[in-house]
Amino acid sequence: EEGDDGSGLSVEEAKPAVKRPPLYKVLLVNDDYTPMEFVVHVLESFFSMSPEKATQVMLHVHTRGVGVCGVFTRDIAETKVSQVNDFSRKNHHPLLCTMEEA
Ligand code: TYC
Repeated sequence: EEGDDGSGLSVEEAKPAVKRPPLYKVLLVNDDYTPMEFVVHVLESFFSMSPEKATQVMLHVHTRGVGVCGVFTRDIAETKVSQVNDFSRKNHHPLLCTMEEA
């Protein structure tokens, strides 16, 4: 680029090839059957929340219908969704975990 001698002191700088990846919200959906203590356990074990934070998020989902568990890159979000839904089904609960672009 004109005016850039590699010293880093030019006026017109080359744009570095750095880009933030798209982020995805992982969501829990309310239902009438999954026990509250099971939802709290999911939030503690899959999303590393304290018991107090997990209870707060569970109650938000219970009263508002949906809530955010965390924000992740696409691969991590997809893995969280699969792990939570597999764990819920294995324990015979209908709890639904989904994701959407943040
Ligand atoms: N509504 C459930 C109950 O009353 C609790 C619950 C909370 C279920 C959050 C799902 O994502 C959920 N037992």
